[in-house]
Order: sequence, then C-alpha cells, then structure tokens
Amino acid sequence: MKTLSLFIEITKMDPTDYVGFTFFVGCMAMMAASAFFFLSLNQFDKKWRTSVLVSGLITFIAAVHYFYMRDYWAATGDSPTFFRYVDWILTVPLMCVEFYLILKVAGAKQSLMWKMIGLSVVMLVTGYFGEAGVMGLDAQLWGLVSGLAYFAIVHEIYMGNAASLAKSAGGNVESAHKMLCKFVLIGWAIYPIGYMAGTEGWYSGIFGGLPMDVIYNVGDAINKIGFGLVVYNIAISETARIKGA
Ligand SMILES: *C/C=C(C)/C=C/C=C(C)/C=C/C1=C(C)CCCC1(C)C
Repeated sequence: MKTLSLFIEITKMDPTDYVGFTFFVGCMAMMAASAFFFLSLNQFDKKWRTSVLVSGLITFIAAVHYFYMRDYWAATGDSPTFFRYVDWILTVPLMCVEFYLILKVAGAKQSLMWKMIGLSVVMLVTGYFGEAGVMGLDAQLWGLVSGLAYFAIVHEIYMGNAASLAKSAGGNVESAHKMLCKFVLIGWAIYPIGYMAGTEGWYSGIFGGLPMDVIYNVGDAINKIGFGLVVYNIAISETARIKGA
C-alpha cells in the first residue's frame, strides 16, 4: 500500500493575536458573503442582477486577499500593506461602479462612474505611497492628498450630480443611495484612523499604538459586506416592484 504524506504547515495562533484572529474571521466572513450574494442571483429581475453580482465580486476578491494576508501575517508578523492595497484598488472602484449601477435607472452617465473611480484611485495610490514611504515625502502629506480625494468623493455623492440623480429617481433608489452615502461618510472614515494608527505624524499622540490591521479588518467587514447588503436589499424591493407592476 502506498502511503501519502502531506506536509501542511499550520502555525499556532496566539489567543491575544487580534490581528491574526481578525484576518482569519475576515476570510470566513468574506467567503460566506460571496456565496450568499452569488447564490441569490437568480431571484432578482435581470436589471438588478449585475449590481448583486458586483457585491459578490467585491467580497470574493477580498476573500482571496484575506487568505494571502492571513498567511503573510502568520509567517512574518508584518502588516501585509501591499496585498491590502491591491485588494482596495480592485474593490473600491467596484463600489463606485455600484453607485453608478443603482443610479443608471435615473439616467446616470458613465462619466459619473469614471470620475468616482478616478478619485478613488487617487485616494488609494497616495495612501499607499504614504504607508510605503515613497519619494521621501512623509505620511502626513500623502495622507492629506488622499483625504482630499476622499472628500471629493463624499462631495460628489452628497452634493454633486450623483445626489441630484438619486433625488430625481426617488423611492427605493433614493433610499439605497442615501444608505450607501452613509457607508462612505461613516464606514470609510474608519480607514484614515487605521492609517493614522500605522504611520508617523502629528496624530501619533492620539492614534499611535492602536492596531492598524484590526481597524482595517473591521472596516472591510462593515464596508464590503454591509454595502453589499444594501445593494441586495434594493434588488429585492425593486424586483418585487417590477413583478407587481
Ligand atoms: C473595501 C475597502 C474599502 C472600502 C477601503 C476604503 C479605503 C479608504 C476610504 C481609505 C482612505 C484613506 C484616507 C482617506 C486617508 C489616509 C489613507 C487611506 C488610503 C487609508
């Protein structure tokens, strides 16, 4: 009889390793959410399937990155900054796409989507430069530029073209848009706190010492899964409305 030996390396987890723990839970949560969104697709009217599909893609892309980040952390004890930003640069623009897809029924143009995607890329690339210490500029300056791009996104969805489209659509579209706005204003504000916890600056006295990765992991769970559920909800109510009509 042949014997097969498997070499699986499993690192023991320290029960006080909250970073490792939240990476682990993050893997499961993102995976479960993806299964939930993908398996629900058939129940929606065609018009709304793409939106829920994108919700699933966001959590699925995050799940894959979380597996990498969990292993990276377990093996090195360092923050997986690179994987973190690769994840964000793929998923945050997809969240901008969600705004566009929801507002499309109200006549949103692709230019709105590209504007938001552009701003989100500026926000993330400058944030990465700050965390990675690129060009000798300090983290405070990169963080400031990133923060300005973030405010430009907030401005667009609360006071710009996106806001007026949502208002003109009314009903479910308007309330879903408002909910997503709150995720961006409150949920996304978690990230600059993580950034200030992990980099040096005037803010170090306030946020220094907080666990950056735990903050980012909590932020991701709230924003990726919660945001997806808002989209799932409008898909349900709009499907019911279309069928009833
Ligand atoms: C799923 C991942 C999401 C929703 C990530 C969002 C990330 C941000 C909103 C990051 C924002 C940042 C600032 C506003 C300033 C400091 C640098 C960043 C990149 C952490």
